[in-house]
Amino acid sequence: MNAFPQTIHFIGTNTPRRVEMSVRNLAVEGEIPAEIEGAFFRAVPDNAHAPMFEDDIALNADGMIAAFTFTDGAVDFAIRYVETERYLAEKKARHALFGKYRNPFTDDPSVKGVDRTLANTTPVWHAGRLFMTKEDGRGYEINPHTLETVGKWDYYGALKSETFTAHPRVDSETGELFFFGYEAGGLCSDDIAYGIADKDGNLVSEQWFKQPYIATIHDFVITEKYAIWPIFPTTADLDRIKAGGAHWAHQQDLESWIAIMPRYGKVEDMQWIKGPVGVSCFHEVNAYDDGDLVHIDLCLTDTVAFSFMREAGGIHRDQQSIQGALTRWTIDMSKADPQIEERPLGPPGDLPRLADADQGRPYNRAWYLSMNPEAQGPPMLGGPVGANFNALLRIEPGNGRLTMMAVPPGAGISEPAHVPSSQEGHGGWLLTVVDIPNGPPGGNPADYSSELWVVEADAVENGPIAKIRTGLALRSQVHGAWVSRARLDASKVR
Ligand code: V55
Ligand code: FE
Repeated sequence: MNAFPQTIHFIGTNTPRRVEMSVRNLAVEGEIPAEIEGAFFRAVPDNAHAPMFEDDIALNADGMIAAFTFTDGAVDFAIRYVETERYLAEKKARHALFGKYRNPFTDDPSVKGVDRTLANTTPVWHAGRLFMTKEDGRGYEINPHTLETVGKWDYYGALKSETFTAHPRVDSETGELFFFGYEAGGLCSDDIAYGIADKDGNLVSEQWFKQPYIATIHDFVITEKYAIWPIFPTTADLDRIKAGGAHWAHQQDLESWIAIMPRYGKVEDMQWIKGPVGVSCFHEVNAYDDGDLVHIDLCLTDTVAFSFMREAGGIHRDQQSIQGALTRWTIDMSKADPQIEERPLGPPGDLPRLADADQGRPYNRAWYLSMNPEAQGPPMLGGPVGANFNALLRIEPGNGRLTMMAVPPGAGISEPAHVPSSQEGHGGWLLTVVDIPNGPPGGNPADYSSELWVVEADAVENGPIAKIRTGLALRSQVHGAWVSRARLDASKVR
């Protein structure tokens, strides 16, 4: 097969683009603040080849790394494939050799044993290096100046885990990177590896523990005292995978869990706290200590947001019926048997961002994507889930104060990156790509223009202060990362 299926995973902003390129001096409307100097890296899954199976999904597309680079008010754009072992094997064959998402039993026999990871989820900057990550494998190092792939990253041979999360957490005060890998011991292993890399990028600790079932653990949180894994009942089953089935199926009747331990402690000190049944979350916003209390803020839904994970679990619900809220879970660690207290903080949504300095600490603002209740019609289809968002929210979790930036009718918005300001009392800026349909609603769903909007982080309701027009239709991003000029200049790879 050599055509792309016409499903939500390949239409709208998920239309395969497959173009590696660089463009200098994009058209800028408005003024770019002088302090925005550096690069906004974006992880973009984009199939180099048509998939082997009609029911393939957007999460199974080759990783591309894109960058918007800001230099003296000018903006350049570049995008390249991450040259994973898998990408290179298929490039040589000129067609797909790897089958279904996280199912090696569906691969062409010629690639048995070849690393399957796609490095397509999050660009991660730590200790002078840039990585592209996906939770099913180890990260790949990228040259931040050229976007060339340097190679697979294993902490100079020290890393034991076969996987590395797409959501490590960096404590900006200590410079340490806290990470984990699940299915750390190989396909469907119930092992979780918990690791810490110091500010110089050396692996200083790696401990393994077991989870109660083989869950997809997409994200975790740290506080100044703790490392915390909220675990939700979307589970893997080796027999199903061997039979050519889905890696993940949601278990609507199974409880969720919180695993919590001192962040510099031993996994033997892990405490397990039971959570509500059937719920799901891919991204936590943040967590922090408040005396003996620990607050964990998360994008919670009443079932899993990905339709293919619901279907594999026999859950028949359409995307619009999913309920959720930005939710605070509070646990009292002074209790012998801590329980989760739950309260809503804000409207449903996902793809939360935080100022880097607020990681794991009390914080008074965050941003996330949601749906504009007053939109004229839905946004274009696309994005990892197959349904885009059309509003950017800023929330003050302490008092619930909410402000919103809407995008034009039919447009979709991707996860913003936060650029801090050194000016006293200035909250910095957000950079976010907005995909705007070129024609009227119902027109060609692949025909849109991608713009990078610059927004005052504390005044999102005012809309963009500058728009950078790419003149291109870019495929949907998953996550992004802002890296300042100072960090780029001090990068270890030249
Ligand atoms: C997510 C994304 C992935 C994945 C698993 O957004 C979860 C959630 C882009 O790949 O493999
Ligand atoms: Fe994610």
